[in-house]
Amino acid sequence: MKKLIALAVSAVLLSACGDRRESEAPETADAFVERLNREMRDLGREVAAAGFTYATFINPDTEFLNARATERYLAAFTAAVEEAKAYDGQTLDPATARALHLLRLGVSAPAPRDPAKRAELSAVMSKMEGMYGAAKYCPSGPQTCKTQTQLVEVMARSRNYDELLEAWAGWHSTARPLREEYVRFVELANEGAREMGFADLGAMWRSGYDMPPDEFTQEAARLWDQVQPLYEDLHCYVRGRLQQTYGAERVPDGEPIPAHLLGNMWAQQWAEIYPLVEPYPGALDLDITGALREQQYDARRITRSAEDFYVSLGFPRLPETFWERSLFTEPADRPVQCHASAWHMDGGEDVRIKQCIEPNQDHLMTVYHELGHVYYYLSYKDQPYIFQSGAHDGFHEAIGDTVNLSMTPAYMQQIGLVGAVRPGHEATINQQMKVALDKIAFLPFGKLIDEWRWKVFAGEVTPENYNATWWALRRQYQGVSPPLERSEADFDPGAKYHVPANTPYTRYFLSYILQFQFHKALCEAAGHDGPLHECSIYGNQEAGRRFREMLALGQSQPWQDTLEKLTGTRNMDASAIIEYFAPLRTWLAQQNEGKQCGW
Ligand code: X8Z
Ligand code: ZN
Repeated sequence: MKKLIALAVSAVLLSACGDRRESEAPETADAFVERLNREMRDLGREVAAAGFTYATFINPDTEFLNARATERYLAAFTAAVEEAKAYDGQTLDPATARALHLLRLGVSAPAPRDPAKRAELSAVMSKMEGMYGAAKYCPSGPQTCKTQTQLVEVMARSRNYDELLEAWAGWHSTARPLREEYVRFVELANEGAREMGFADLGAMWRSGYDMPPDEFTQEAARLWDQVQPLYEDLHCYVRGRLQQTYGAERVPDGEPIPAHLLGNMWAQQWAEIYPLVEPYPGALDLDITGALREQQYDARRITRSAEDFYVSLGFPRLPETFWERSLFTEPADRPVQCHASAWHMDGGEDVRIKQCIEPNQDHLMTVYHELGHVYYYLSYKDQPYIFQSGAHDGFHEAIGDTVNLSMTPAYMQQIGLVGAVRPGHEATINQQMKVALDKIAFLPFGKLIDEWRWKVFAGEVTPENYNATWWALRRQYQGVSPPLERSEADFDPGAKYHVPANTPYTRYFLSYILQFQFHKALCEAAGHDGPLHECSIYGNQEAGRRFREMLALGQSQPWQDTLEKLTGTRNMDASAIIEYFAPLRTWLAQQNEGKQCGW
């Protein structure tokens, strides 16, 4: 995950400039950027060290230290942006101009100039992260507490309507206290964004895509229009199958699906209910979770197998420090932030992951996802610090997922996680269904999270309507409904990690489109001929070379140039995901014939 540290700016810079004597020549833009790159890397280390320590040891002291590091960082950031204004209107070297442009976009929440407000913003952000990470649902006293890990497990495995309801309601109740913190956070971060010249924080986020923010809004809407029909087909079929399990009174035709029946706390990825919707029972046995357990895979061995994949593409082995300093499993003795993330600690080789890895298929895929971030970090480590980022944030999210698309049944067989695979139409449809439950089901969720935040930051949605608007969007995009009555005492957006952690989310929506474009381009480079869903780039040197070339560029040029270099097109486009799922699409159309689809 791209943390605040992405573009750290040195506090040293402030005093250095203050001390400059009048007789000295003003610093050139090139020299300013060079100094920024050096000094920001230094301050970035501090923010990363405080952040990683906090995330892996949540307590009041680490919360405080993390807030302090954030505060220092935000102060330096604001000062650097101010200083950079001296170069407005000058003709600059293109790389310098790009660095100065990116500088302004370098945090996910800028602070107001007022130091008291900056301290308050840093404290509230740190507090929300810890509240989310340490949250527990305790139905009747401290002996009965359940962690998110436990509740998520219930959502994935249980098929009992009431048990699912309790786990869902329990977790969502833990977000209530976050509401007032979030209200204050929005006020302060918006103030910071406005002082920097953005309309609001949402407009600042939308400015990070090498195009005007309004154009980006249109782009995202265009992509959603392209994939919406795919989602509606899947939704219709899945609702029909859920009816068979839970009854038509609970899952009626023409209505949204109750949000707790899809195998996932947020109804964002549905692969866990595969057994309920399997098209051809028995046609393809892909019990990866069973194989991991049987073969006694532990967290490190899972991570090794992910590393092996990247190494097969020509990436280097991970540094020893990765293995020494990462957090791979949930400790029993303290709360940690279990939401998986990847960390670039020093702009160099100190890379880590933090994940509470369990031996199951979902976690296996997530480890490969996180290593995508890690190999991006390592690939662009020789870029100037300001360019050490994804071409855009959707690229960063798409690397590991592109690798996930190559984890075909044939690959799983190669690494011994499934037995013989009997190919055929039925096996293909089963496999496509499994992938679609993650990749297609996710699309509307990926789109709506920031739709909600954009409205909140713009002031279109005020605290009196936070929860109602959240559910209106979830109904509109995902076709899901809350399984219990909700009110404005609830704060359901806060039950999703990225809201209290203030991580922008449109990146994932973009990634879920882009990763199919990357997959197609790399498969072509690998000389694959045959359907896209059968391709795996595992072990292919040419695909690896093209992949590594893209990653090494970081954010040094507009993403359109980087995309063109790999795929030959300058646009994000859903044709590759549509092509990938062509067989399933035809099959779904047959299944849905005569049904009342939609909601
Ligand atoms: O947050 C993540 C990654 C870390 S960057 C595990 N993802 C989103 C989520 O879990 O909500 C990956 C898929 C979407
Ligand atoms: Zn990620």
